[in-house]
Amino acid sequence: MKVFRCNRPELSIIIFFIFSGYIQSQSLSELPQFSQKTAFDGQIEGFAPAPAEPLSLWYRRPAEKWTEALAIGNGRLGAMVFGGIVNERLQLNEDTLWAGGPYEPINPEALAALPEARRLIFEGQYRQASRFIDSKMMGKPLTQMPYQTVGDVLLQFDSFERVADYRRDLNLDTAVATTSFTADGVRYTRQVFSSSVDQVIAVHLTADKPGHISCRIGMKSPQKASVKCDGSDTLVLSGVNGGSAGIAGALKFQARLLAKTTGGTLSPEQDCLKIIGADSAVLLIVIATSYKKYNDVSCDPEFLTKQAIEAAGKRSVQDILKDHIAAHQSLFRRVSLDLGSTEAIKNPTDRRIADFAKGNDPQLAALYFQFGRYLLICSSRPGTQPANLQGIWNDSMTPPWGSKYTININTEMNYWPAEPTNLGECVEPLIAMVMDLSQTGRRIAQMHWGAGGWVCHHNTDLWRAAAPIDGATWGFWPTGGAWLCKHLWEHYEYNGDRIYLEKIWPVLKEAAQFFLDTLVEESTHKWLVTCPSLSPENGHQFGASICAGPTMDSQIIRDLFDSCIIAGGILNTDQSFRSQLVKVRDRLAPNQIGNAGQLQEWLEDWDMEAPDKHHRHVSHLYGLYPSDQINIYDTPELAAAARKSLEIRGDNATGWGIGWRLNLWARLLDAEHAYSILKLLIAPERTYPNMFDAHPPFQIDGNFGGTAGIAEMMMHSRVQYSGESMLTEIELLPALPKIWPNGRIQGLRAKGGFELDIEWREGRLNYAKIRSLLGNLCRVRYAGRCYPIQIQKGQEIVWQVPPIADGK
Ligand code: FUC
Repeated sequence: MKVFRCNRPELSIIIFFIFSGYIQSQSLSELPQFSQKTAFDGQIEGFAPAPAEPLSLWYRRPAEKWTEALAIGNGRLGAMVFGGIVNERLQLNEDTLWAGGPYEPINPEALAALPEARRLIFEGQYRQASRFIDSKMMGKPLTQMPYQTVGDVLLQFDSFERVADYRRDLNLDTAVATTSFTADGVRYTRQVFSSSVDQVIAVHLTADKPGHISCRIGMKSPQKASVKCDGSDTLVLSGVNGGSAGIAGALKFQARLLAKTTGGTLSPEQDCLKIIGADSAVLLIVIATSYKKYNDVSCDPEFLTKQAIEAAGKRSVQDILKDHIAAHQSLFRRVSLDLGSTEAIKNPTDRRIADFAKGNDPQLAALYFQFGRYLLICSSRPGTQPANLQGIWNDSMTPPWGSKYTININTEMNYWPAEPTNLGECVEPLIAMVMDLSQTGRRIAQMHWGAGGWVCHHNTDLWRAAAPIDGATWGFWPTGGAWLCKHLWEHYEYNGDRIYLEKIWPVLKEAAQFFLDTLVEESTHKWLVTCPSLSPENGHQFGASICAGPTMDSQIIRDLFDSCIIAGGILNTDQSFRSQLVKVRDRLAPNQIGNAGQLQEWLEDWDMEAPDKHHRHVSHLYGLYPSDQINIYDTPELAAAARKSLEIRGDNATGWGIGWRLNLWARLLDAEHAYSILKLLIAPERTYPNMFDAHPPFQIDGNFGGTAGIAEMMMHSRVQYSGESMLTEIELLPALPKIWPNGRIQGLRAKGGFELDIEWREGRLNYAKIRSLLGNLCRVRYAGRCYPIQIQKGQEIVWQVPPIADGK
């Protein structure tokens, strides 16, 4: 039996004193035996080969930085796994641990100020309007609550003399992170995964010789929290969240770790657990907070964690793992993508990211595509919170932009890949959030705008705050909630579930009602426009972003009204409301083409005078993507203008800015340009070694934008309505670049309820298998031409380009 030894025996007395008086609000540096340092100081010998599963991220050294660690998650419980050899770190998250408590960010002065703000804007006094809005009309507080870390589980193992054949990997197909190496003649394997079935994070420590698992297990947190042992095998971190921006913390939380060993001994030691000489060990970690709903914090985290650990503790780790893999694969395996592979596949992932733009590594593009799907499954499942700016992975108390929901692009982008890549269930948390916002946003509509319906501005948080925040320049934009409604409607377009449509109808209707009540007439054309608003977050030449009727607003409202007109028709309800929507829709400001041939971003032709012509946001191109209002076939002039705007903006941007451009170029059917954008995204400047997107800093939207963009290169679907009947047009291989001459994608979903497998050879479609789930009408478009097809509900057809039409 191996005896546990402290790495630095000379410190053990000091450690004892620190431990006995240890309160968790102390920083890690006061706990030398639980170092966060995961680097291995010695030489790692040998070269571990690539994992057998090609859908893996893998490395030959432990992570040192957080953006090198590997992300696991079950939608709610997340961990970043560092793969340390002597000191291992699991940084933990639970998706409801945010700062603050229930609050209503109402500014009672705002409504009275609305007429004056409009007067200033319509008189062209934009700078003054912006200052006036800042002083009178913003929500209180001016910022929302941040998402925060739970803390860390830290493991300290024996020190080793010689370490060889080290590898850490994340298998996307099983959603298991594995660290393995040989040390002093023993092969160690550590598996970590987050199970949605058992609601636990499980750590399985094994060695190929008995009696070699010895470690100390501790927990720490930057929250107001304390750690104590509960019995001989359990460690409990209990805490409360903090306040932010004057909103008091109202959440309790608890993280509970149960250790189970085979052989050896397990004992509590001060505020940690100690394993000596075990054959193997399992750690089960559960976390809960008192959050129940945005206005209810009455859950009992102690009860919840005890219950979950008791249930999971009775099961073998093999059973927990088996169920976890089955649950993950039931979603993940719905789509496969084969773009071929090259020698590059043999290299570790960080090296491949560095090389992607210079070489030919098609399998890395497929891996990036599948990583986005993996991240969505791991950060957004039915019953969890929606994926925030960092999904669920955040090691900070004050993360960038609060790691919240920025809904002027970022949250929507998170969900772009969901429906086409066959992860419709993952949208449920977003739908639930929008239902909440329709409640909280009703008060903001009333108190800030004197309107019916509901509104949400450019951000929201766990507490579903809906008021304008941050400052007029960024936050005074009333169309965020309306954009989110597009996802609610599209969920119906993909699934055709009438009961679901009935459930969301009031949310759509009231989102539209807000605009019926607040649109105002501009004097030149008598169009109906939003005011005040802005084109996110771009300034125009008059020293402000505040304006009336930015193009994006009209596009979003047009989509919202159209979806209400169709949905109301399907449900045969609210006839007069729908007639009103038709009239108002026809008076919305149209898309306009400016002097430079560009699609105008604003009501006036200001684009070429704007101070930042290369702005990361491309808001007015919403009409091209994600919307279908502009497309090459029906509106070629507008499509050409959108192309011009895109050229003026340029290719380079933040991670998500590049992700959006990728989708836009695919929509313009420019395969080579789309691929050149993908090269900007999969590069060290925009993709960290762990494949997280770099805004920079880390922001997950670029990952999702990238996945959606690759899907968009393979297939596009749009729907035309005639009364209530839908006709889906499926465009096959709209933007296939030359670098991927042969390949296959299986399991994509199209609007109208179709599932598709597409195979191509030498750059040409070989066949498409089309399955109809709902029995809607369908036609195929390939290489610009349209082909009607006959397909019944439940039927699968194999479609190939007809020889005559193909010109043969
Ligand atoms: C918007 C963007 C920023 C960033 C932030 C979270 O404000 O303009 O680039 O992505 O959201």
